[in-house]
Amino acid sequence: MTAKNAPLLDAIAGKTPSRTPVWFMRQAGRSLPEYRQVREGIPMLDSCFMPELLAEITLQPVRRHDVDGAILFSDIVVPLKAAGLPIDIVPGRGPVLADPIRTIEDVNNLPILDTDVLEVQEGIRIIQEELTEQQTLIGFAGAPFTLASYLIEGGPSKNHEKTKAMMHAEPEVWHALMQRLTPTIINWLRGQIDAGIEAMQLFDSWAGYLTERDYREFVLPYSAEILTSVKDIPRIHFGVGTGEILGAMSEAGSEVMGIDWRVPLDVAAKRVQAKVLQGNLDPAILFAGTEAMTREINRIKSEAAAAIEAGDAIGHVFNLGHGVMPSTDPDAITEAVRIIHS
Ligand code: 1CP
Repeated sequence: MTAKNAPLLDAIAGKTPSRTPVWFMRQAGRSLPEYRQVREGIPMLDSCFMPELLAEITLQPVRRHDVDGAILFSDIVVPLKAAGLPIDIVPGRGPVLADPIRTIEDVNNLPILDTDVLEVQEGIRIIQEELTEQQTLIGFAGAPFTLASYLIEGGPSKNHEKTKAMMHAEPEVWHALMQRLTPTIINWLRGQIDAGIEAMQLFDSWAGYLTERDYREFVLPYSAEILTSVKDIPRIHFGVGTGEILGAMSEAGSEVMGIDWRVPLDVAAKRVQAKVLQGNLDPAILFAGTEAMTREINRIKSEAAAAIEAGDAIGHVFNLGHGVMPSTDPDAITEAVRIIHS
């Protein structure tokens, strides 16, 4: 279903949008009091399987901030949980797997998602009933490298050392794990598309920890396979600290590259094949007051304009360089959206 004159889809298609489209990673979640209220007493992963609740949480930031995109409320580990993996999200920490995946037997026992996640699909239908034609619903998946890091480390990791050790010491186990994760991610995304998402983002949040050589050998083929499998909708590919591997990441094939705050958009545009840029306000600037926000937002808009002027890009979707921090004042987010739209 193609929305009419949706600024976000227009920008991705290289058309002039009616206003600069913006959405924020982690726009749903703990920065919002209405989120804390509806989530009270409900474990994170339970909430991701409750259609009315996941729809409500997805819509909260759209109503409050007037952003142009709704990001599906879910998590990168939901498809694995749905497939039967006993993974949990621990408050204040993140995804945790008690028995991490370290051997080829572990890999072969990893469940594969081979059915639709009906609760999520029902949630997507509820979201689409409320969104206007100008607002775009963005689905997502974790990329196999970022997902594998949680599975191998057993939880959030600072250095990803066990993950890299597997790549280099037991590459056949690593590649088997990538091959095992890929169909789950594809089925998860296809299910979201069937239910009505209009764009998707592949989150390879921690890919920036890799050398370009390792990224190309151990990650790129699998992310490319996933992106190819969803080429019927606009695709966004994002990671943090990826300045040195932006070119390689863009070879995976997506209309849009998400850029973190470290690389100016006009510089990033020269590194990537994707012709639409997404980003890239430092999430910390939301703490710096209206004057600083205005200055930084205008700088980013003019860097995007410079990239388009130079013929290195055809569009810009405004976003942060990474997610909204939980302690962000929600009024600052609304204010940022107002400045971006003006
Ligand atoms: O109880 C809570 O509120 C838990 C916090 C939380 C939330 C709100 C987690 C645990 N996940 C989410 C939702 C979520 N996760 C969304 C939808 C909300 C939105 O964007 O508005 C999305 C897109 C994700 C994706 C996700 N989960 C990523 C990729 C995005 C990114 O931030 O880079 C990653 C790396 C995760 C893992 C994860 N899940 C939760 C946490 C705290 C973490 C990060 C842990 C770590 O630092 O390694």
